[in-house]
Amino acid sequence: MRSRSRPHPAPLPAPLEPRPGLRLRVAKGWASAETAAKWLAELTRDVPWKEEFVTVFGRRHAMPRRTCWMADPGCGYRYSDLENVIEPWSRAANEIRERVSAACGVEFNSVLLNLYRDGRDSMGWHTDDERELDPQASIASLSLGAARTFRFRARGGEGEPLSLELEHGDLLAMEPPTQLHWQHALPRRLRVHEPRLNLTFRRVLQRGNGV
Ligand SMILES: O=C(O)CCC(=O)C(=O)O
Repeated sequence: MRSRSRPHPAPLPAPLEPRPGLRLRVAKGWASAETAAKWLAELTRDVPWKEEFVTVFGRRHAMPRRTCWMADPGCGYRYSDLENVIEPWSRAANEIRERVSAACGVEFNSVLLNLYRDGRDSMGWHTDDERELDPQASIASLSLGAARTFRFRARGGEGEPLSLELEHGDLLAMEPPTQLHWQHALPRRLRVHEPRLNLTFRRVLQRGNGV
C-alpha cells in the first residue's frame, strides 16, 4: 500500500503530436526541485556506474557517459551491441520507477541510467526499438541536474527536426509509434559544466513467458 506521506505522482499531460508520428507527453517540473535534487544526489552516490566501450572500425572507444542497467530478473537487454549486466534496483531508482509507472500507466521493469559528467558527454542518434522492448509501451525519461537539449529527427530524413530543453525534474514520455519514425539524441554542449543524470524507463518483454 502507498504510504500516506508519499505524494501521488503528478499525472502526465495529454499527448502532443508536434510532427507526424512523434507522440510525446512532456511534464515540465514533474518532480519538485527538492525531490529531484535528493534523487540526483542519491543516485550519483549509490549507482554502480560503468564505463562502457564500443568498437568502431576495429578501434575501441569509451562511450561519452557513464551508464547502468537496472531491471527485474529476466529483463536482459542489448543495445549498441552491449549485453547489459543487470544491476538490482537501488532504493531511489525503485522509488522513481513506482512513481513514473503510476504516472504513465505502464509497469516499467527496467531502466537505463545515464550520467553525463558535463557537456562533453553525449548520446548519439538512435531509436529505442530493440526487439526485447514492448512496442506497445511508452518509454519514459526523467531528467535530473543540468538542463540539456534533447533532439528528434525523422528516421527517413523527411520532416523538420525538433528540439526540447530538458530541465531538472522534467519527465518526457515517448509514446508509440514514435520509435518507428523518429530518432533521438543528446548532443554535446560545451558550455555546460554541471552533471546531468537521466533515467529512461522501458518495458522489456521477458524471455520465456512473453510478458
Ligand atoms: O539522456 C537522455 O535524455 C537520452 C537517453 C536516451 O536516449 C536513451 O537512454 O535511450
